[in-house]
Amino acid sequence: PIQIEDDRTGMNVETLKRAFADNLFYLQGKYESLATQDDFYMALAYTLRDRLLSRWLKTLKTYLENDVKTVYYLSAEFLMGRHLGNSLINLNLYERVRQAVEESGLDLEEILEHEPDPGLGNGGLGRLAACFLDSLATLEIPAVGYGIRYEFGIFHQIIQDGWQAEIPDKWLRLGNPWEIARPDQAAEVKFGGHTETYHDEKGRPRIRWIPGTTVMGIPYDTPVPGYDTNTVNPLRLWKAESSDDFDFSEFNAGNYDGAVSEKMRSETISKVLYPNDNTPQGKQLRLEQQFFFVSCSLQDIIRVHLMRHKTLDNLPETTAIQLNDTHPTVAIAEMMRLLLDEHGLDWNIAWRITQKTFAYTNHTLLPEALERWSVSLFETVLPRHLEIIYEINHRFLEDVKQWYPDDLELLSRLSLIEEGAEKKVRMANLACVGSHAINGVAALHTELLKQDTLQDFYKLWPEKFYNKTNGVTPRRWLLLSNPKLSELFSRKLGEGWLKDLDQLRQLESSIEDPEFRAEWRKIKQHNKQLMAEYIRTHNGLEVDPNSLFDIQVKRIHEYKRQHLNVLNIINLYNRIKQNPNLNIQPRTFIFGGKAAPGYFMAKLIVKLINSVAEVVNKDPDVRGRIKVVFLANFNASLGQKIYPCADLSEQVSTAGKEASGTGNMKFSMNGALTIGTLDGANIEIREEAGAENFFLFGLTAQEVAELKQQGYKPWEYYEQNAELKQTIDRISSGLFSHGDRNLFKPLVDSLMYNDPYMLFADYQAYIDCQDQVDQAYADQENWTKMSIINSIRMGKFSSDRTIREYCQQIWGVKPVKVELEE
Ligand code: DL6
Repeated sequence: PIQIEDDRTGMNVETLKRAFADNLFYLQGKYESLATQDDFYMALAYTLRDRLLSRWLKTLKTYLENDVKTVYYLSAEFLMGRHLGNSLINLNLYERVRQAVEESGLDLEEILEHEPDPGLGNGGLGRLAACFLDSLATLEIPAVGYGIRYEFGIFHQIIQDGWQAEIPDKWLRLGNPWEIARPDQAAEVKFGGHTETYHDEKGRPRIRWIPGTTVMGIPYDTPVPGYDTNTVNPLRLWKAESSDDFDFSEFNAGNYDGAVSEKMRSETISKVLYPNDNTPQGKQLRLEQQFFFVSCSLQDIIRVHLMRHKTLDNLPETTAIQLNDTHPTVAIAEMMRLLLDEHGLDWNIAWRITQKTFAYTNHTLLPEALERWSVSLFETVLPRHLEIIYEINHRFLEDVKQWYPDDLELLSRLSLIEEGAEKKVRMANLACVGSHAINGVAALHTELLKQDTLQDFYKLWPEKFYNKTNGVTPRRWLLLSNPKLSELFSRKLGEGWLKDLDQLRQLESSIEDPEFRAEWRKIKQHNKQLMAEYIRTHNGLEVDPNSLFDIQVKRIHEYKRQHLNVLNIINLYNRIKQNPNLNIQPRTFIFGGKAAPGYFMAKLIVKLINSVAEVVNKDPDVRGRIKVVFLANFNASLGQKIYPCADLSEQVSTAGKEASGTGNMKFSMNGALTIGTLDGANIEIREEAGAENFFLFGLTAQEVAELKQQGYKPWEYYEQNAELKQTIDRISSGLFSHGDRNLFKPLVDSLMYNDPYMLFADYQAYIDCQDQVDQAYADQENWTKMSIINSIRMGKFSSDRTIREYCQQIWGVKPVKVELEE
């Protein structure tokens, strides 16, 4: 009998071709001859979504039928990256779809470029959440990601006259083929108003919240497929809508604007992502966003639990909720409110359930990044939650007084409320008190949390503290980004490495094989050529693919020290000018990253990079020696092109400031060597790769703290170091600012007289280390060996390892197999 595959599920090339053509006609409403690349992208996206749906629905059914324990990952940010390429990879359809598309006379790579990058996050924290969802699905763990469906994600960065300018990110303008709206599962969220006491049917005093307004949360679900498994978990993002369509009394009275104004105000809540990384903005709307998605998500979690259980007493047995930083921490107060006020539980029971359900990840050591909300704002937006927080605090501090009588200082440091001119709610303290587990994101970071930032909580509850060193998914960051290298791995090892990255270590024996090394170099060269083409198209600049590609891509922040990198470039420029015969390896310095729109110093650093690039790139004296490139709008999809082409990865933050870093892992996996400080996960990368395969420089976190303590005087370094002085003087002279001596003055003054991130203290060590890099690159055979070693020893930094640790040690969840019906 002739077997005809179903158009929506079939995996053969012929079926895929038919489905693609069908979707183009019936969903995009286009003849092929009139279709745009956007149409082709949409038709192909629907073709993939169809193939995800049966797995997705079967996954949900399996979870419900088996009453499994589920992880709920609450995060204000999810930087998912493009879906289409990832779905092709995870469903093992890449080659077949390429063929189907080619047979239709089209180019798959070109179609993939037409997907808008869903940028619902700022940087590392949001991207980590996305890597975790990939690993959760791949490891077959029941999990839901909960967040906000921002209408505008992270802004699009353009460079105008060397400055960053921001353009709104209209990522939904084509429509979003990956999401499914579920208005039937909408949740109602209350804001403002006041509280009152009443007596329940048993005569017990209770409190109820009379809100000022209510807003509807509409869930939009996006499938998250695991690699090489049937599991497809949901990412559920909430959109805010008004609870009433519009006000008919206003409408009938002829006040059309007034009739829709409330609706517009409600919908503002999910309009736009705040573009700050590591620096929260204490805006009312931001608190509203946080509470909005948290309240929707907790109601959803409780609804699902009650579908299978009569009581909430056993919630911790079915539910593990992870707080991705403090952004969703108001969840602890909201869970208490739901249990007390809506479900009638007593305080002690509610508190036990809450503590056993929640766990908290801290992602930053910068004191200014710890969220603290003003009490008066809290009172306006969430009056009932403020009462609950006060009650939690009261009970908590009573306990502390018993454990440590007479230590008033300790009490005031631990308090959930910061006293002072303006009283504040300390969200990190709330997270620590309300969770059973607290973790940092790299070994050093966790140590510093214990010794410093959260030391008082560590003293109370050492058993609550865990380290969970970050990781990244090898599916997106190797297989999808670096197909040639992945093909080499699979040819040598089979495909097992994609689910067990430690297997790459089996290639240790190939390091001594000159043919293997030649092939390795050829792949890197190919990736560098692709980047050179990208730079030619986007920057109008020719760069030499044989030069050393020295790359720093990440958010622009003073603690990340992009300007230290610039000081090295200027120094090198000075040296070549003074000695035209200087023997150095040609280098291309590549930068990318966004600055928060309100962060003046970060924007000035962007301008400095571009200004130095302008002078260096057109100076004939350094032609063929050094080039400087700033790539606009660094995001996940640009990252996929950048990590594979790097020779050198710049990880130069002041020790003790970068919690972990994840870009550092992506670079290393793709065979870049790192120049870096002993900060965040750099330390563990160096441990894995071996000290001899890592360019280390700079003060340790402890030395940084000691120097600060002693009284750090940056101007002394300037005065005592002739090269540093010359570099700084050249910036001040207006050489890079068309003679304007004031342009970079704020940056120079900050370095000279304050230098909070100690660039000057690390300056000479960095320059010397860069000289070592230069010499090492001259020996290509040895460099290749180090490159291979870096890549194949990065097994630890697969997010699969990280997620396994969370599952076993924090969440207590187990894999659940999803079987597809034949
Ligand atoms: O844990 C993910 C990522 C780390 O790799 C970075 O080192 C860290 O800076 C980043 N933290 C934040 C904190 N933002 N806030 N709030 O983005 O987390």
